[in-house]
Amino acid sequence: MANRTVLRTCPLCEAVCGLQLELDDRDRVVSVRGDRDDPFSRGFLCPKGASLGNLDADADLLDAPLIRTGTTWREATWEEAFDAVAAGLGGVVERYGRSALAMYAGNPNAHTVAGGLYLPAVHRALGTRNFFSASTADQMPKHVSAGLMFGDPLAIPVPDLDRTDYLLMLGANPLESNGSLCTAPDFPGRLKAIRARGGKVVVVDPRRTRTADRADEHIFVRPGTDPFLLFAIVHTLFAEELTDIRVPVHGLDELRTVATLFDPAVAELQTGVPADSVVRIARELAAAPTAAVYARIGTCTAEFGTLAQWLVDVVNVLTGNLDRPGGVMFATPAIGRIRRGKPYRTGRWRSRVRNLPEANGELPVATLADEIEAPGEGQVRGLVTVAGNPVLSAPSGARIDAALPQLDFMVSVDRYLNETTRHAHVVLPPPRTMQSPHYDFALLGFSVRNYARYSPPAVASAGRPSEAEILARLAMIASGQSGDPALLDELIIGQALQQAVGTEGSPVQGRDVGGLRADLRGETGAELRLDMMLRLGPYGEWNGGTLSLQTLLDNPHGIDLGPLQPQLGDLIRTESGAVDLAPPQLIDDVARLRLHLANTRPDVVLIGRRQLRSNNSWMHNVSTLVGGSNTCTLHVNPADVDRLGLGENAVVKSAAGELIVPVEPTDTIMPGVVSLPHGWGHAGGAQSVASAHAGVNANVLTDDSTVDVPSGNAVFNGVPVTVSPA
Ligand SMILES: Nc1nc2c(c(=O)[nH]1)N[C@H]1C(S)=C(S)[C@@H](COP(=O)(O)OP(=O)(O)OC[C@H]3O[C@@H](n4cnc5c(=O)[nH]c(N)nc54)[C@H](O)[C@@H]3O)O[C@H]1N2
Ligand SMILES: Nc1nc2c(c(=O)[nH]1)N[C@H]1C(S)=C(S)[C@@H](COP(=O)(O)OP(=O)(O)OC[C@H]3O[C@@H](n4cnc5c(=O)[nH]c(N)nc54)[C@H](O)[C@@H]3O)O[C@H]1N2
Ligand code: SF4
Ligand SMILES: [Mo]
Repeated sequence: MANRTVLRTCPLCEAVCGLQLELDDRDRVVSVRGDRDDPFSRGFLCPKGASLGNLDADADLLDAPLIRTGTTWREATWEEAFDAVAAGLGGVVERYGRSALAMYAGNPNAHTVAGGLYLPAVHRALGTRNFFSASTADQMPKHVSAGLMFGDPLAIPVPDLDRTDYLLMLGANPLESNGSLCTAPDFPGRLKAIRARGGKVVVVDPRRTRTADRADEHIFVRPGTDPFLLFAIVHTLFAEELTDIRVPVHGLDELRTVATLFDPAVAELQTGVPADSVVRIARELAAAPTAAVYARIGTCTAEFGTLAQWLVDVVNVLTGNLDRPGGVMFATPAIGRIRRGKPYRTGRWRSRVRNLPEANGELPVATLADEIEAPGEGQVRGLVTVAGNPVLSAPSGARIDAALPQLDFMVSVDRYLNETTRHAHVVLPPPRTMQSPHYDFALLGFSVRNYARYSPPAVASAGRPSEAEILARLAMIASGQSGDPALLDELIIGQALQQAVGTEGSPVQGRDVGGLRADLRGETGAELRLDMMLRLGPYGEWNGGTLSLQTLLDNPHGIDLGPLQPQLGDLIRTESGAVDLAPPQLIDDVARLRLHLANTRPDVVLIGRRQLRSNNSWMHNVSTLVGGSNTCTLHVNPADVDRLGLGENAVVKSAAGELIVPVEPTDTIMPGVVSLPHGWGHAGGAQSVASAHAGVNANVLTDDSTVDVPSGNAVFNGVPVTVSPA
C-alpha cells in the first residue's frame, strides 16, 4: 500500500496550526508539514508540530491500563481497570462520603475533545467541591477579571493582531510559546506584519526575550510589579485628559480616585521603568489610531495577577479600544457561548483548610496539598487526575509529591507514567494523538479570527476506548451507574435539545426534539454532540447558516469565518449592563497592592520562562526536542554572577525549598532576577529520554502559601530567593 496524506489540527499548543502529515502503510507518521491550504495558519509549523510523529511513536506511551500494588505495576484489561476504579472510588465514598473525593484536570483538557465534552460530566458525577485544575496555575486571574468587568468569565478579549496599529505586550513571549489566550497561528508573522504596516510593538518583560528582539521597544520591568505600571498609565490618561471611552461604563469616578494614588513616580520606584517612559507609552496608546494591550502568563501567575488583568482592560476601555477593530475584541466561535443568567461571583464556597474562595467552580491548586494532608471531616482521600502533572506544575510541587502517597485511592487518565501518575493506583491511557479526534472547543473562543476545523481520528485504535469513552465510563462509575457510555451522550443531547427548543430566541424554539435528534450525524457520541453544537451555533445550519459536522468534514483544511466583530452589547452580563471599571472586590484588593509599597525589595527574585521545543512537563521524552537551548538552566545576569560569586552551579533557596541548578549567565535578564523553566525535574525513571535530561523541578521553589487573593491563582513570578555558589 502507498503512503497516505492526512490533514489535522496540531493539538500541542494554542496556535491550532493545520498540519499535513504523511503516513506509511503501517500508519506511522513519516513526515509533517504545515498545511498551506489552512486559511488561518497558512502553512505555519513550529518544531513541536514537526515532531508530532515522534511524539506519537514514543515507545514509552502507555498502550494498556496499569494497576499498581505496592511498588509493582502490571498491565490490566480495560474491564479489570474500570472494576478497580469502581472499587477504589466506591470504597472512599463508602468510608468518608463524596467530600473526600477530589479531581485535578490538567492543561491538555483545553486541547482534547474529551476534555471539552466529558470532563464536566466526571466532575458532576464525583459530587465534590474539591475541583482543582491547571487554570489556577495559569489564567484564573483573567477569568475573574472578565467575570467582574463584563459579567462572563469566558468573555476574555483578545488583541485584534491583524488590524491593530499598536501592541503593548506584557509578560508574554509568543516567539517561544506561540501565544496564549490569543489563538493566532504564526504569531511571529502577525507581529512582523504590525510593524510592516507602520504599527508599533512594545514588550514589557524582565527578560529581553526573542519577542522583545522583534519589537520596536523593550522595557525591563521588575517581576510582579505590572499593576503599578498599568495604574500609572491609567493615572496619566486621566491626568492628561486623554481618555476616549466608547462603551457604556460603570465606576469611572471610583477608578479615577484610586488611580490618583499610583502616579508614574510611584511606578518608577516599584517597577524600575522610568516615569517618562510610562507617560510616553500612555500618550502613544491614546494617540494610536487603534491600540491593544495584551498581557499573559508573566502577569497572571503573580501576586497581583487579577489586578493586572483588570488594569489591562481598563486601559483598553479608557483608550477607546475595547470591542473595536484594531483594539481588543471578542471571538465568535462556531460553538456558541453558554450565556450565564446570574451576575458573576466568586467565593460561593470556600476551601476547607485555608478558607480560600472558589472561582469558576474551582478551588486553588495551591491548596491541593493542604486538603490531602490535613486530617478531619472532608479530608481528601480519593483523587482523579486527567491530563495533569501537578507534582511538576503546581506550586510547592514537592509537597504534592509527598502528599499523593497518603491517598486511599488515586486514578489517572494519562498517556504516560510520570512524576504524578506514578502515585496512582490505576492509570487509564487514552489512545495516541493520531488515534484521537480533534476540535478546539476551548481555544477557538479566544481566537484572533473566527475559524473552525475538525479532525477525525487518522488511525484506528482497535480494542481500546477513546478518551471520551474513558471519561464517560469514569462519570458513570462515579455516579454508581453501569451500562453503555453512549447512554450518557444521549442523555446530554436530549437535555441540550430540550433546553434549546424551550428557550426564547433560540433558533430551534418550539421545534420537536425527536426531529432535531434525527438530523444529527456522527460516528461517535462525541461527534453527535459536536454536530449538535455546530448546528445550534452562530453559523449553524439550524441558525440560518451552513455549519454542521458534515461541513467541517467536507472542508478538512478548516473554514475561515471572518474577522472579529464588535459584540459587547450582546455579551455583557453585569448587573449594571455596562463594563464595570471598579468592581468592589478589585477595589478592595488595591488595598493589598498599597501595602506592598511598604515592603522591602528582596535581593533576588525568581521567574519562569518557556522554551520553544518544550511543553510544560510532557514533551521531554522526544529526543528530537530535548537538548541544546532546551535544557533546564538558571538564567542569571552577568553582574549578579560576579556579585554573588557564582560558578557552574548555584544553590537557589526560597521559603518553600532548595535546588542546585546549572548557571547560564546572560544579559537578557535583568539584574536581581533569575529565571528557571518549569516542567523539568523528571523522576521515577518511567520515561527513558526525559530521565536522561531530568533537570530540576522549579516548583520546589515556588510557594503555595502565597496566592493572588481574588482568583486564588498560584504565584510563579517574583518569588523571593537567595542564590549562592554551589
Ligand atoms: N513554575 C511554573 N509552574 C507552572 C507554570 C509556569 O509558568 N511556571 N505554568 C503553569 C501553566 S500555564 C500550566 S497550563 C500548568 C500545566 O500543568 P499541568 O496540566 O498539570 O501539566 P502538564 O505538564 O501540562 O501535564 C499534562 C499531562 O497530560 C498528559 N497528556 C498529554 N496529552 C494528553 C491527552 O490527550 N490526554 C490525556 N489524558 N493526557 C494527556 C501528559 O502526559 C502530562 O502528564 O503548569 C503551570 N506551572
Ligand atoms: N514552547 C512552549 N509553548 C507553550 C508552552 C510551553 O511550555 N512551551 N506552554 C503553553 C501554556 S500552558 C501557556 S499558558 C502559554 C503561555 O504563553 P506566554 O504567556 O507567552 O508564556 P511565556 O513564554 O512563559 O512568556 C511569559 C513571559 O513573562 C515574563 N515574565 C515573568 N514574570 C513577569 C512579570 O512579573 N511581568 C512581566 N511583564 N513579565 C514577566 C517571562 O520572562 C516570559 O518571557 O504557552 C503555551 N505554549
Ligand atoms: S505552533 Fe503550536 S499548534 Fe502550531 S505547530 Fe507548533 S505546537 Fe503545533
Ligand atoms: Mo498554561
